[in-house]
Amino acid sequence: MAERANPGPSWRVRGRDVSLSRPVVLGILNVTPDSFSDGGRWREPGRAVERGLAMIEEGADLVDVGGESTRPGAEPVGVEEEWTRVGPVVEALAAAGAGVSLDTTKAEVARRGLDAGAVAVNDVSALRFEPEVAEACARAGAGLVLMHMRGDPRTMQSDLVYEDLVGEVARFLASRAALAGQMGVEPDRIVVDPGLGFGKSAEGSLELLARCDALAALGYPVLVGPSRKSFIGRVLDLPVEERLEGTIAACVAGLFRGARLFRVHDVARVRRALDLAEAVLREVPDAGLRNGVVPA
Ligand code: HH2
Repeated sequence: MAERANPGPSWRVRGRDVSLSRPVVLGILNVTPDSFSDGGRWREPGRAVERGLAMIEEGADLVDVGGESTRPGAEPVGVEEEWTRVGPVVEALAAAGAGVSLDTTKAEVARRGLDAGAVAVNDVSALRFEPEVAEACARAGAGLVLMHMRGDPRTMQSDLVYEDLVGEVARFLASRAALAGQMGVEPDRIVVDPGLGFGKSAEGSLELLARCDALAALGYPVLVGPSRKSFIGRVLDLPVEERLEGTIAACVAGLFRGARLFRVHDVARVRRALDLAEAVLREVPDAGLRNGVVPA
C-alpha cells in the first residue's frame, strides 16, 4: 500500500495553512431542506452566513458548507440547484474572511465554489463520482478531503458486511489519495476520512474510530465526522437531538487514536472537549508522533 512517511505540521488549503498542532474543527453548515439533523434550519442565506460566522467565533477552523444531503436514501440534486443553495453562502463567508470548505461531489460546483473563495473541497465520494474535482482543487491550490463510502447515499446501507473493514477502508483511501496526487493535488493538501455511518453498521463506525491509527499510518491527516450520527443513537438509545455527549466522546476517542480533524455541528462544546483531551495527550512525550503528526 502506498504510504507517506508522515503528514506535515499543517493541512495546506487555498491561501492558508491550517495547523495540525491542535485538533482542527470543521463546523457543519447544511444549506439543505433535508439533512438528517439540521435540514431546513439554515436555508435562508442570511441566517446561514450568521451561523457560519458564529461557528468561527466558537472556535471552528473552517466552515463546511453543504448543499446536498448525504443521509441514507437521500435523492441527488443537480448542479444549478446545489449552487443556488451554497453559492451566496460561500461567497459571503469567504468575503468575511472565514475559511470555507465545500461539501460537494460535483466538479462544476467545486470550481464555482473555489472561484467564490472556498479554500477546500470535501468530497464524500473520494473522486468516484467526478474525478475532475481533483483537477479543480489542484488548479486552485485547494485542500481536498477524501471520504470512504460504499456505493452512493441511496444504496450505501444495503450491504454493511466487510471481510476486513479497516483494511478495505485504508486501501481505498490510499488509492484515492494516490489518484488525487496523479491529478496534481499535492500530498500536504489531502485529508482522509473513514466515512462514519456511510455504509457501515454501528459496530463498524465504532471500529473505525478505534482504528484511526491504521488510517493515520497512511501519512495523511485523518478527519472523522461522528456528529449526531445514528451509531451514537444506536449505542446510547437516544434521538438525534440528544447526541451531543456521544458526539464529544466519539471525537475524543478518535483523537486518542490518531484523528486530527473533526466535522461537527456543536462547535463550541466539541472545541472545548478536544482542547482538554489534547492537553492530556500533550503530557505524553511522544503524543505528537502517536497522533500521526510530526511535532513542530
Ligand atoms: N458526514 C456527512 C456529510 N459529509 N463529510 C465528511 N468528510 N465526513 C463525514 O462524516 C460526513 C461528511 C453527513 O452528515 P450531515 O452533513 O450532518 O448530514 P447530511 O448529509 O444529511 O446533510
